[in-house]
Amino acid sequence: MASGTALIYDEEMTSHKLLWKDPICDIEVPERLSSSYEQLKRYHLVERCVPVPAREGSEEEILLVHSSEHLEVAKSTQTMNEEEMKRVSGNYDAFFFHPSTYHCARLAVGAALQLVDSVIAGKVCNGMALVRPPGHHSQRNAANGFCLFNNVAIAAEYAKRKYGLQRILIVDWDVHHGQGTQYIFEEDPSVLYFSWHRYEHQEFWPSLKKSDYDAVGLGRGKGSNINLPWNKVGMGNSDYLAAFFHVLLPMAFEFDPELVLVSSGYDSGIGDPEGQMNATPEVFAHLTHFLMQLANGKLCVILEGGYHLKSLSESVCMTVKTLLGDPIPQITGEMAPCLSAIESIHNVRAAHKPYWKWLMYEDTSFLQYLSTKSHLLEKANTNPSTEHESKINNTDETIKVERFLELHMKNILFPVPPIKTAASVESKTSAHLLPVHVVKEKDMNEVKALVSAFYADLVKEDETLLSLGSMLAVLDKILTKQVCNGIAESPAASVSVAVALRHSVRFGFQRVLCIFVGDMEIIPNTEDGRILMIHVCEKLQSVEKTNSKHYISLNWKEGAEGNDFFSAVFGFILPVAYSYQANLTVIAVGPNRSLGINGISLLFGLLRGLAESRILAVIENTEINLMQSVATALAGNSRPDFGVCAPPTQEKVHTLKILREQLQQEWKMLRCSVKNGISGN
Ligand code: Q9C
Ligand code: ZN
Repeated sequence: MASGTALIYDEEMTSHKLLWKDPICDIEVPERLSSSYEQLKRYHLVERCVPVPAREGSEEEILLVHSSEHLEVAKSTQTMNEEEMKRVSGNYDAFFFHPSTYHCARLAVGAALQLVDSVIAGKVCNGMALVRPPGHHSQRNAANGFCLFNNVAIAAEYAKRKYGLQRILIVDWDVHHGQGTQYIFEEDPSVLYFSWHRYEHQEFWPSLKKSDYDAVGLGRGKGSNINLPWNKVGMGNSDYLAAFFHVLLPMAFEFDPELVLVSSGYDSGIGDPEGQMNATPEVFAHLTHFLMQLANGKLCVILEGGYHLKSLSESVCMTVKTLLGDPIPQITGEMAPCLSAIESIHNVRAAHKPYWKWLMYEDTSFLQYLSTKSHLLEKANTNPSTEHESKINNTDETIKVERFLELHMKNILFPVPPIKTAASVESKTSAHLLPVHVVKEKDMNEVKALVSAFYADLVKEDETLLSLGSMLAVLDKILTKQVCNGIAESPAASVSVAVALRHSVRFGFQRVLCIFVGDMEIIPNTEDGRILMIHVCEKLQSVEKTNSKHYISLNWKEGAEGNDFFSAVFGFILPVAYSYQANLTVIAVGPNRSLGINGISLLFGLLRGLAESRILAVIENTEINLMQSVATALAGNSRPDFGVCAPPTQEKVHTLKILREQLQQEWKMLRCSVKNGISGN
């Protein structure tokens, strides 16, 4: 299993610059690259990455995607004078040539290919390439939107040819539609292209009908082009997360890519003059973390746009930090997608229903826009934490966001315990897999005193007491931030969990999320809202059901044909979990678990995105194999195997639908359709 993160940066690519006045192109400046790299150095991230040199992409490589005419025009600009360059630039929509442009664009292509080579050869697990000029608007025969050669498209084609890859996912989170990439792959079912973009009902550049949700691909490629248009500005963290949960991630898991490429534009971040969106840098940590769960972690992130230098560089740092496996910062602000975002999400699901098995039983029909059509420059939900107010002028806005981010990043860059796992288990199970701090059992009397306060009658047996002692020792290490996560083995998971939850709340944690898989002897009291329990079990428990809205029972038995649990994780568990904003996650596995090891590993992998990656695992002591794969998942330096994904049955889709309808008023990230319970938004 490969480990390590590649970083590609070459100062040469800062030599491409605008030589004349052009108000459209003047935001694509060399400082975009240099200031991002400086910020990476300041956070000591550069020294933690594997440096990989850029190289020039060859003519043959450029011709994988582009016409020879296009290549020749680009080549010919190297020796032109300013007058001639200006004239050639004018042939394209939003592009400028500099004598070094051709060289830089070849370096940008080569950087993307070097990254693909490093990841596929297993030199590193993932990586990022900081490149200019960007690529995703560039088409077979044309430069466009600051892009000369389509770096990411060439990288995908190269990976197909050189390594015989059959399924590549391209995620384009730049705020513009990568129409160039769409055109190149729209008939190709082996490349799944996802793009969200500012659209405003076709008012926003490049103003194409083909950027709308109903452009799903052509011919054999039908279903492999996913467009999610944003029809309002001001989209924020929760809109982006909702798009991942309800559109991209389930498709990506069904597609099962062998490699993931990101067209990584940060003009979708707060403060960007082009995007005018509201998402804060830490959302990119979450997006990156989700994509790291695919393709065995083989993830290549390649820079596209991003024009607010501070927002851009902080977002780049969040991405690289996450690639390195650091804990994920918590998302701040209200967790609810806005009506306009939900409409777009709903519509793209409807458009793709014929092509995706997981959508087969979802009931979707196209929506007429409920959110007002007089939308221009009207804001979507405004994230209160971002203090984002209406524009006064560009400079004021830019400086304001700079100040906001200066403070904001200090608040979220918590002192990080590097990922360390405390364990109450002996070396025979998992200690050899990860740096384990074997914890001494707590003094028995101390434990007894602690436990007698709440569950005295349940813990008479010595074995249980002993295991509670070591569980609490592990938990204390997490609560006091000495380690990031921990594993406790227990002869009675539900007792351990009940004690762990109470203890965490008494320690001062405001919101603790617990996912309990299997039979639960005792259901902890969740009435004060400080604990949210999601109980995954085969059938409804015989235990008297609480009517607390913080106890949710999810009946789910993993299918025999493969891992169908992903649809429940994206369609239900993650949305609820992100809505709740827990500061600690407890994942427990009791007797008669209805999920296989793959499903449980998926849960661990994905829930690392929450609660600053603080997770306590409580596992029945008979589960040696499970313990090992959980230990691997928690270590964060290698990806657990989730097995083959299978689509959910009609019955299961129905189960999720009922739960969503019941709960989306309370847990707003569940909303992906405008039909139900939306009026109060
Ligand atoms: N009226 C990237 O972010 N704007 N390119 C043109 C014409 C061009 C953005 C406006 C924006 C290009 C890679
Ligand atoms: Zn862009």
